[in-house]
Amino acid sequence: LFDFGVYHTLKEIQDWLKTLPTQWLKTYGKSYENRPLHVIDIGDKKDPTIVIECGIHAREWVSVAFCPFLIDQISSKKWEKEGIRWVIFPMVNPDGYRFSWRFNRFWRKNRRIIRDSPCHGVDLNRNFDIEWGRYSTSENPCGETFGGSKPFSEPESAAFRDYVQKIETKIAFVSYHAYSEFIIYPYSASIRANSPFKDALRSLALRMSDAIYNEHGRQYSYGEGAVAFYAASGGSDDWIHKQGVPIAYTIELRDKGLNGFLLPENELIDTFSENLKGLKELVRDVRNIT
Ligand code: 0X9
Ligand code: ZN
Repeated sequence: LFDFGVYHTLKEIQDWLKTLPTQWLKTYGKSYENRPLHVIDIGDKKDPTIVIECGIHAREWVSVAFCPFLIDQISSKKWEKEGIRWVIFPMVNPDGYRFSWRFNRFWRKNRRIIRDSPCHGVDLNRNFDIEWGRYSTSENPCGETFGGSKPFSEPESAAFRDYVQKIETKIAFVSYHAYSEFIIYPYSASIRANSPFKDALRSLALRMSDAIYNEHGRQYSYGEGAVAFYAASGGSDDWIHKQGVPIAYTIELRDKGLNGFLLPENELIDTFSENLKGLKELVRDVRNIT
């Protein structure tokens, strides 16, 4: 049996995904190192869709651990399953995740080999086509935030784009990261960009933050990315929002820096249960506007 309260290797997660009903498990592409990219697609094509992304940054293990927990809640516990299509990307950076287990626990990027450079990897959350290369992006392949050679240069981000673009009823998106306990809404891409949904995104972020607080007393901050967090272009949240998805968030999970990326396993289930409460508020809005 799969223990949702511990960290798992890439192989363990992939094996667990394969135990899910086959009509839900799809392969939407291949990673740079040729690993399958899996997506869990649950529900009716006509229903409003919530898209979830986990593990775009390799070292943010709590994010990778959250998606199987969420998939299990929806699929076996029937949590918010009725009338919603869930499209869950459990591991958008499998090569990086494996590398973080085997060689460097603090690896962030994918594993692309870059010509004429001793360094590997593109930051997939700088590789989307939204003000690409403008803020908080390194032009040096050795940088942690190297944005790649052009927007969607990476197989992982391009395959994600292609799958997401085909979803006709997408209403909401959440990208899970670590760490900071922060709810970020668009835009982060530029200090000048302004979302028409800013007020609605703020009020939902407040309700999500309150719901999270009421579960275990953790105070998640919230705000517009470029203002409250930092300006950073090329992210999946901003790209999808610009594509017309009104509700879009990046949630930085626990903690606030005490353990950072090395969040102890005994905090996982509490992190997940508080974020299930946060997500429930988002689902409520999705149901109300459709
Ligand atoms: O910088 C990031 O990609 C995210 N923070 S992290 O520390 N996990 O790397 C924040 C992403 C916020 N959204 C955008 N910058 N678009
Ligand atoms: Zn991250």
